[in-house]
Formats: sequence, structure tokens, C-alpha cells
Amino acid sequence: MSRNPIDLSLYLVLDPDLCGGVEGMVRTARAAAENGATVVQLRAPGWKKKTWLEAGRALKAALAPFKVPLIVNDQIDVALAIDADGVHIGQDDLPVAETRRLIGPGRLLGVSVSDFAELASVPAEGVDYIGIGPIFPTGTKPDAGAATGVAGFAALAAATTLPTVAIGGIKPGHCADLFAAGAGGVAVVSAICGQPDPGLATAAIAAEIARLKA
Ligand code: TZP
Ligand code: MG
Repeated sequence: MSRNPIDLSLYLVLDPDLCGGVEGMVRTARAAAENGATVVQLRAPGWKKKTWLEAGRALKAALAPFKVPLIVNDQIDVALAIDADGVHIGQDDLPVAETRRLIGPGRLLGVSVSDFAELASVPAEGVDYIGIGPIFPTGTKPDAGAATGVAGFAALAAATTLPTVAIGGIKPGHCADLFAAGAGGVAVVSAICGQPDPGLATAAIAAEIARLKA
């Protein structure tokens, strides 16, 4: 079974604290989907499984009318339980081969890397996209490590044939440089989550991306 190609261009990663819990995440995801987000990831380090499941189900229902794929961070069992479109794993999660075996051939799989050694460790088979970051310093992920900068991102993106999405400290004004550097998309948390109007914030990034692609 082949996977649907994923449009990474505006990838929203939800943050429970910035959004205000499950309800805030669902509201934010819906507003983002209405205004041009192309992917949504449920990410909630520290949450109990029960809450992951509740949020996952609610997000899936909220995103379905927009045909925006829902990706679950780390929690393979939750992704399977809610029939999510995909899973995103980091360096401390189950390895790619085991994850792919568990999620089957039809779900999307993304992997985070922050340097060349991590990128080199990602197998060529079974991965749909690579998340690279942090590109800029970020307060959203305290253990995110050193920022690559745009040049560092460009070098990493050039070293893989897989589509890439840039993450970490990204604001609308960074899109031009990152797309020019080979990004298939930008992933944002605080540029949308916790903004006074998450829909408007999404629309501003989406408009910039549309301008760059025109
Ligand atoms: N992975 C690397 S940086 C980051 C994650 C989840 C957080 C990015 O958040 P923000 O608010 O867009 O800088
Ligand atoms: Mg992880």
C-alpha cells in the first residue's frame, strides 16, 4: 500500500500549554485548518494516555472536513487507536524500522533530526519526511539543542533526498529563506498556538507561503 503524498508546507505542531488544554488545541487546529495549515501534529510531552486519546479523537474529527492529516508525536498506540494519518518520532523514540512495522505501510512517518549524525542514522526506507531543527532558538522546547541557522538547515536538507520540514523559532518572515534553502515546509508552534487569533496567524504564514510558491 502506498501512502498519500503529504503537503508539508504549513505544518502546525500543537502545544497543550500554549493552546489551553484539549479544547484549546481543537479550537486552534480547526482555525489553522480553515486558514491554510496543511498538516497538524498532536504533541503533548507528559500527558497521560487517556488525554492523548481524548485529544486525538477530537482532533481527528475536527480536521476530517478539511482533509488535513493528523500526525501523532511518539505515541504509536494512540496513533493506531484513533486511526491517525501518521506518526512523528524523535531520536529517543522507537527506531524507524520498528515504528514502520507497527504502524503499517499506509501511515505517514516523520523523523526529527538536528545534525548530520542523526540524519545519517535515518534509514532510506520507510520514512516520508525529515523534520530538521531547531533552526532558530526556541522557548517552546527547552531541550531542543543548538540552533542550526538557515545555512545549517540548507546543508542538512541537501544531504537527504527526503522532503524536509524546518522547525524551531520560525516566524512568517523566515519562510522565504527556508523555502529557498530547500524546505518542503515550515513547522510552527508558538507562531500559531497561543496567538490572540490563531486563524489570522495561520493565514499570515499561509499567504507568505502562497506568495513564495507563486
Ligand atoms: N522541535 C524542535 S524545535 C520545537 C520542536 C517541537 C519547538 C518549536 O516551537 P516554536 O514555538 O515554533 O519555536
Ligand atoms: Mg519524541
